[in-house]
Amino acid sequence: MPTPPSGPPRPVVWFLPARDEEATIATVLARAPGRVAGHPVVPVVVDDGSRDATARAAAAAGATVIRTGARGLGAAVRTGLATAVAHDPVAVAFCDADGEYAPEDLDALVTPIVRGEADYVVGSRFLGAIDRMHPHRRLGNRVLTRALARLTGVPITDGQSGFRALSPAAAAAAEIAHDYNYAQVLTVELLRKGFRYHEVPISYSFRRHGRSFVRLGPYLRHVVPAVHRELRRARAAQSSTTCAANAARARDHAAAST
Ligand SMILES: Nc1nc2c(ncn2[C@@H]2O[C@H](COP(=O)(O)OP(=O)(O)O)[C@@H](O)[C@H]2O)c(=O)[nH]1
Ligand SMILES: [Mg+2]
Repeated sequence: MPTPPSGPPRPVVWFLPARDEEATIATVLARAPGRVAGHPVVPVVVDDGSRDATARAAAAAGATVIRTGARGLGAAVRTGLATAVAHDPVAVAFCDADGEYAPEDLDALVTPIVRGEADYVVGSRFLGAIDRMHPHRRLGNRVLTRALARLTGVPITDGQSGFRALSPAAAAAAEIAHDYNYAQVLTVELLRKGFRYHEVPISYSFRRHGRSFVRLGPYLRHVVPAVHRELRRARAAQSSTTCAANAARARDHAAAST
């Protein structure tokens, strides 16, 4: 059968990695717009290892819930991306389930992708509004972001943001190097593959329920070697491919957007 010329609009799949977020998940889901940039939003919650009623609350709020074994945030985002790609989306977005990020910002993240202007959009808290952030987290974010910007050559302003959007191609190509988290390795990986980077300002408020999984020691132990490995791969590729040109393109794109 030939494909009809126009079907229903492809969805924006918005997923939330969640572990023990029963206090916030329903409110976060309820705050999301039903459509962005003319496309329906399909909410998905990736819950691995919750010991509370996160999954039940998410399902009651209308999300598709994926439950996997407890493996970590990086693994949950990997699952979210694969699930989203299977929906033939126009764009994929994800953010925390703890209320730190505003679902109302979804439109700003997804629009550059729907318009074909970017492949990987990161919501920058430091370009937007921060309601409250612990001083040690603020310092850690600054230091790690500066390091990431220097290593990639792209003027990244928020390397640890928890609100991001990807084109279907970027979502399909993204590999997350470890199960622990995704923040830096996902960016290095997508830049290495030549995807166009873009930042938009977003608002951020510190979580009022539950606790962050981030602990400084384990964080650095996982993230530093993984970023180092990704950069080594990028440098190896640089000699024979267009990695430098890709980084320049990403840099130009980021500069044009600020
Ligand atoms: N599925 C899943 N989600 C997780 C895991 N660890 C953290 N999360 C969720 O991922 C998001 C980010 O984690 P969070 O602890 O808020 O990190 P922070 O924002 O950097 O402090 C939140 O929605 C968490 O509930 C995990 O192991 N599995
Ligand atoms: Mg959080």
